[in-house]
Amino acid sequence: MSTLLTRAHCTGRNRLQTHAFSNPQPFVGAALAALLTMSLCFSAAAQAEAQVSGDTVTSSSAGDLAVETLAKLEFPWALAILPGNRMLITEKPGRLRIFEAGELSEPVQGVPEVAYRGPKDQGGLLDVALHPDFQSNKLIYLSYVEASDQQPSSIGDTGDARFGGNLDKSDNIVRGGAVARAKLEGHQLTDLEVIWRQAPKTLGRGHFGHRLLFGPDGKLFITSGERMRFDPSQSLSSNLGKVVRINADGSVPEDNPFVGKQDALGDIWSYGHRNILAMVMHPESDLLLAFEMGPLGGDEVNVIEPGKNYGWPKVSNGAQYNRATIPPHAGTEEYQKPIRSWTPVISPSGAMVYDGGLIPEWQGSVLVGGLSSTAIVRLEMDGNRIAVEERVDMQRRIRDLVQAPDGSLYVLVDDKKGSLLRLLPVRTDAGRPAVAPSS
Ligand SMILES: [Ca+2]
Repeated sequence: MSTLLTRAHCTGRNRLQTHAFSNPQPFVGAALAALLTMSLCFSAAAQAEAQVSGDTVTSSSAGDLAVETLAKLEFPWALAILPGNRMLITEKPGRLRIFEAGELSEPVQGVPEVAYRGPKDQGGLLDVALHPDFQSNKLIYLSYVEASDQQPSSIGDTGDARFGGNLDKSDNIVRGGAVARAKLEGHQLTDLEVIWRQAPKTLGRGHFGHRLLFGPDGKLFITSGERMRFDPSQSLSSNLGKVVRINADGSVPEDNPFVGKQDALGDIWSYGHRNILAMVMHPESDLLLAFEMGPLGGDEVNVIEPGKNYGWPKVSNGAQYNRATIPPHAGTEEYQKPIRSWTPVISPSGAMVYDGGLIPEWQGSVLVGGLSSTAIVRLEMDGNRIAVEERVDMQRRIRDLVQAPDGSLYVLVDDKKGSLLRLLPVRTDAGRPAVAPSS
């Protein structure tokens, strides 16, 4: 065992718990190594406890990973890599920052006004994505929550019956999600244009959805949550509870499944969704994978196909928060079934497909952030089947993650005192690639 590994384990970093893994056999060797490390570290344990610097080590199928804390942020929500070793980061209260050379910038100017209603609010400034031709056109896309121009004078005046009685009256501001695009010029947004809106706006602090993903054809997918209203998910006259697909300028693609259909909105790609906060298109299979928050149990991985109905709120593998049962997907032909559901839930938020050289064992894996699971969930896909599932214990609510140009991972921790982390293999003498310091 190398001196470097021993130092990293025993004096500078705090070890997180061992991860869970579906196939324990490859970990006999890892377990022996862990025992050896524990025995080496034992005498230094008290000293290590006293020297915790904020950096930690966590275990994984790819060996030990160092977890560096790079910056402090208030409820960070999304990451997007910019050219030139720079990165955009959103904070839910309404700030967009650039992370460069180890430093966070002051907020970028020109961000639209967002309606953020405090720490329990799921709204605010949410995702950020680069146009596929960002290098030439400098366009970025922001998803966020805006207040309606028409506000009720009191909660009593908000008898919004459009989607039944499921109205969250814990808040008194009528709001809805929006997507805007703008040019990023230095630390300033210009030519801002709102290209899409949730409809209708309604009350409530939850289920905005709002992940953004450009497909290889240049179309933009938006996950649009059902605002805790349940029934909009099954209504084709509302874009709540949907996966939406638009052109990069906000217009509706002619090949969307409901274009020209009566009483249906053309921007809808799929429906019957609750709240999707993570989505990827896998480059090997071209499958669009969406990770949907279930109710009490029943988080879902769905393969999204145009025009299909994914069941919410008619069917779910979870239960209502009042413990009322919901029929499961199984046994129905009408609704698409998830390829995986989690109970207890993981609360998926943020996803990516790893293709870096720094952690070669993970190439092709889908990495999903987990809020309640306080983990990164790694999935090896075999077509539309999950072949291997691993949890990398982070002991923090993971909101989003993205691959850095050097193959390490940038990870956001969801908290009022949240943070930007970097994950990378612990260097050993056994051939791990050397990694430059992060700053
Ligand atoms: Ca479903």
